[in-house]
Amino acid sequence: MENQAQERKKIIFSGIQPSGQITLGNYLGAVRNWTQLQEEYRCIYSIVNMHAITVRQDPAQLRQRTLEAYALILACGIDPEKSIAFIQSHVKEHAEANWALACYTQFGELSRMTQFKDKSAKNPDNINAGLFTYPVLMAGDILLYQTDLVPVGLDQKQHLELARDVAIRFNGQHGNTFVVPDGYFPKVGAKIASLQDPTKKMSKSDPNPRGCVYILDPPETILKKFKSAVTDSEAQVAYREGKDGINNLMTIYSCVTGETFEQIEKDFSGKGYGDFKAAVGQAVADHLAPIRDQYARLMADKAYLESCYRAGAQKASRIAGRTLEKVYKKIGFLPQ
Ligand code: AQP
Repeated sequence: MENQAQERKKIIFSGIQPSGQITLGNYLGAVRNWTQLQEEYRCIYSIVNMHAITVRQDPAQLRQRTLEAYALILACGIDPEKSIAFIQSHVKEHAEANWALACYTQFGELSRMTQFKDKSAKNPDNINAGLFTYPVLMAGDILLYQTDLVPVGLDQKQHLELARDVAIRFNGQHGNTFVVPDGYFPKVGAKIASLQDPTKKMSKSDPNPRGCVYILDPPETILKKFKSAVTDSEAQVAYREGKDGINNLMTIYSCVTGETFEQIEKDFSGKGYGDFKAAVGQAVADHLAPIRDQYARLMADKAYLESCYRAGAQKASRIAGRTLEKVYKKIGFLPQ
């Protein structure tokens, strides 16, 4: 009976790059929701290190960051007994699916991806083919697991649309092969902005270190970053068009305290921005404190982490292998 219930559960897939420290944007836009979905869905989460090398990485640092990102998602609440948590390069099917699906993706489609344009502008001396075909690898990540829902931040919406188009195209040509996935975007927090330029998303690669809060920042750093957050000259805590800085701070505060915008406006009416920024900083620091403690415990037990990611890769590979076999058969590859 339990097995049947398990089979009926919808499948969730999502990933995070170990391309830097995990940010508050990554956490509120994605990882926090991953943990909440574990009870209701069959969840599969990956540290997508193959995506990370589209931008030049130091090898030793990438290895270390991959382990850290894995420990951090567990510290945030991903339970490796309930969900499958694995490292992308450990499951070879991802590289193979990437090639097969690249042949079902149009050059023109990839040329329209805004992330490719942004990252090419940021890395003009390394506009590699992997950066261009990144969304194909991502489509494979999702489609290999017959994923129903993909919890991501709004910045990934365009890539997700492409994954859907590729699935529909492949299914149209070869008959039903892939589940066509839907996006799952949080109601609040789908786009956390930089604290220094609230018109831009909070990003690991922000050149201004004060614009971005990292999950593992010590409390005093968090408080300082929020204290220097860019706002406006109105001095009224209210969620309104044009108040990007305050809207962003209210969004963050709402995510970590559960308060509605209305409640926040009431609580801070008549108070200055200084009080509000200090309150947001404190609420974020308090929210992240237990994650930081759990992360330190996990990083002190490398053998446990290793056993988790090995088991995760085995489970993921079984599912991905089944899908890839189906794909190869439909394409017309002669079986071994
Ligand atoms: N600012 C954000 N607000 C909400 N969600 C966000 N995500 C990223 N930034 C925000 C979501 O986090 C998940 C993992 O993202 P990723 O590992 O692909 O990283 P990224 O989007 O490349 O993150 P960065 O910080 O912007 O890195 P760089 O600077 O290297 O480009 C995804 O679900 C994403 O939507």
